[in-house]
Amino acid sequence: MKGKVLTLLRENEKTFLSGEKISQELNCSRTAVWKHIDALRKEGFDIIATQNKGYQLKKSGTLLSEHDLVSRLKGNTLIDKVVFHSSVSSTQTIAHQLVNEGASEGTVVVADEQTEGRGRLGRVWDSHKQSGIWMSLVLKPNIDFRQAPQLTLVAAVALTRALRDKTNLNVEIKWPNDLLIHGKKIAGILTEMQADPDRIQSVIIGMGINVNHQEFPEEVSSIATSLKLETGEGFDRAEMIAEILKEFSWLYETYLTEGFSLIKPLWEAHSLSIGKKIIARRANDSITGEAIGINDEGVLLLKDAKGQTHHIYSADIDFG
Ligand code: BT5
Repeated sequence: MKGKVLTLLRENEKTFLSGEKISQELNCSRTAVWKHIDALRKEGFDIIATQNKGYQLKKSGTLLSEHDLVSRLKGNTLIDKVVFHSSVSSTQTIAHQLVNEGASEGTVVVADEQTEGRGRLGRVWDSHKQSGIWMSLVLKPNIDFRQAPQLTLVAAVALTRALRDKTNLNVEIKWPNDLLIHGKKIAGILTEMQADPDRIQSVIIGMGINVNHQEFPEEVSSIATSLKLETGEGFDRAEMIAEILKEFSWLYETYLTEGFSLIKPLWEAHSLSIGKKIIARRANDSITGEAIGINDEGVLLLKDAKGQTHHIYSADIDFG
């Protein structure tokens, strides 16, 4: 019921809603309405109340709540369950635990803060409270485990399209898992897998997006940016999450039914890497050359000075 009150207030953000109107719409007493408003305020929602006009939700864009996320993701055919925590070690860790307990495809874990947010190879992912989108999505695709990295590219396309749509910023993809604006990192993707020898059990796609950060810790301040730093505006994270998952949902369905070849041109349209001189740093070596594209499997193709083409399956990319 509290969630329904919040949804009504959000749908009428530009006007005041009287207690009577809310009680009629939700078929409950005015005292019940007042109690839910009070509870929402305690959760931190800024709700104005005036005696003759009623209630109005002030658009703050700073708060996330499970009710709000559930109501915004209602029409999404992929999302099966929303799990929200105000603070967790890492949404990836929670998602892995949920998979072990039998979580289904479309379970999404969202947190307001991560105390041990992680990037690839155990790197630290800075996950400030109330600033970003830190979420992990559980998938159970019927694909070969060698294809799982393609899902990173599917997620990169979904994120880029959603962020471009909501902000008009020139968001670009740096293969394989970085999203950049003006050369600075706005988002990162971490794809992890649970698999048996012959079958994928689940793929967990972690997405970290810097939204309302005013500043970053020193370690990342020269390489990171946020939507707020780029535009001067704050953004409603729940709205952004709904948009990202809407984009992901149809792209994932397209990927499963049509294969990666349909995703490839969408990825290429936003790629920053292609045609650039790059250094691909792999676990044991580095190769320098021109990134000439990705193949139908999503593998990066790099042409070295001798004209030889290398297939790069996994690496950190620096521009040369
Ligand atoms: C990534 O790794 O870019 C993947 C980041 C995934 C984060 C999400 S948040 C939800 C889910 N739960 C998790 O625990 N993780 C996922 P990688 O390519 O390895 O980049 C890591 C590097 O990015 C670090 O070594 C820093 O240099 C830089 N970095 C750390 N925090 C950052 C931030 N908030 N913004 C931009 N760059 C950052």
